[in-house]
Formats: sequence, structure tokens, C-alpha cells
Amino acid sequence: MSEQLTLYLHKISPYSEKIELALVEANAPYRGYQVDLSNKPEWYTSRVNPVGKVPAVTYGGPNVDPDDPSPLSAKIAESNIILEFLADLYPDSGLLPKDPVLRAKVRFFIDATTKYLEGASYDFIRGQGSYDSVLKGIEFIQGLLEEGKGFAVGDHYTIADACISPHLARLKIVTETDTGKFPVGMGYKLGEELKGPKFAKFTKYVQRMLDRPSLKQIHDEEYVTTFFKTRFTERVQ
Ligand SMILES: N[C@@H](CCC(=O)N[C@@H](CS)C(=O)NCC(=O)O)C(=O)O
Repeated sequence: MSEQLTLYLHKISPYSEKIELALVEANAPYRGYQVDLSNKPEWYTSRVNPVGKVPAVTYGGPNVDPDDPSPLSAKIAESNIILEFLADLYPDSGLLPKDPVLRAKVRFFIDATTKYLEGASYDFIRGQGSYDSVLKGIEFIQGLLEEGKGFAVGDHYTIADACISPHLARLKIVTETDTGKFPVGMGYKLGEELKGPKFAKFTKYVQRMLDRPSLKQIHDEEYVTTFFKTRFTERVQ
């Protein structure tokens, strides 16, 4: 019997979604536990993740209730590290290719997503970043995509795809509903710009990731959209 794996997550969190995507793609058994981020339980910070953020996983140890985590399980946090952990746990899932060059490319893609897309897009949504930084990040990511291939790296879904997909799903919301603290219309403008020939490779990849059954299974678009609309109400006219 395999070791227990509990994922502490929140529906709004793109970082949590990365992990759920990898788990679903690997067909891995896991228990998900929603952490109330607005009223975080004390045991979560003291016994699971001292930083208090989601996602985190407990692995191994006895089968206990998620809200009573055992000191005997391993505790692992930081989404990109958990992604690597899952690829190690499920070496035959293809989450990380066997070939060293492709493995390096997967890690580079994750690094690039984290450095150039993640921060830029959330700063933009929060009204703290520039439109141009988002486009630059997208351009960088597009440059990494190989023509004619359906995935971030090689011919198989990897943790690189799992890492970027939640951010793509949120960019879809922003560009289709214009929700964010940026000046009115900038979300739609971004959507129109991405439809142009310059971003054709990126847009095709995005659509493929959004159509993936794993994303449809774990991503609650309505919930995230409502959260964004509630959270980002003050607008620059
Ligand atoms: N670098 C972390 C970021 C995790 C993160 O920022 N999680 C947010 C939710 S999206 C969180 O838990 N916020 C609650 C808090 O900071 O109290 C990762 O990649 O796992």
C-alpha cells in the first residue's frame, strides 16, 4: 500500500492548483484539505507549514485526520518543490522526463514562469504592475515553446505544464472579464493583443492547457472569477 499523501490547499490558490494538476495527471491518490486562509487554524502553522501558506503536503506516517497532522509524516511546502517531489514519487508518470536535457528544460521553464510571468501577472491584476511586463513575460514563455509541440517541453505533460496552467487559467479570466485593479479596459486589451499573430504559438498552447481534463477537474473558474471581482473592485477609470 502506498504512503498517505495529504494536500493542504485553497480553491483560490494557483499554487495549490499546480499540485492538484500534477497529482491528477499522475493518477496519484491523495486527500485534499481546504485551509481557511481567512481564519487560519493554529495547528496548520505550528504543525504543517511554519510559513502558513498553501500548498503544503504531508507524506507518510499514520493515516490521521488532516486537521490533526502527525509528527511522523514528512511536511513539504513551496509549490515548485512539491512539484519536483511528486515527479520523484511517480517517476513513471512522465511528470519529469528521463532525459537530462529535457529535465533541465522543464526546470528552466518552471523558473521562467515563476520569475517572468507569475509576479508580472499578479502585480498587473492587483494594479501594481505594468501591462508591458505581462506581455514581456508572455513573450519570454512563448520563446521557450517549440513549434508543433503540444506541451511546455517535449511530447508529454510535465510539471512545467502544471506550473504554468493555473496562471493561464487566471489570465483567461482577466482577459475575458476585464477583472483587476488595472485601468478599465486593459484586461480586454491584453486579450485582444494575445489574439494577434505575434502570440499565436502562446495562444495555441494556452488553449491546449485550458482544454486539459485535469484542469477542468480541479479549477473552479466561477469561484475564482467571483473572488477576483470581489477582491479587485476599486478601479482606475
Ligand atoms: N511561493 C509559494 C506561494 C504560496 C502562496 O503565496 N500561497 C497563498 C495563497 S495563493 C497563501 O497561502 N496565502 C495565505 C497567507 O499568506 O497567509 C508557493 O509557491 O507555494
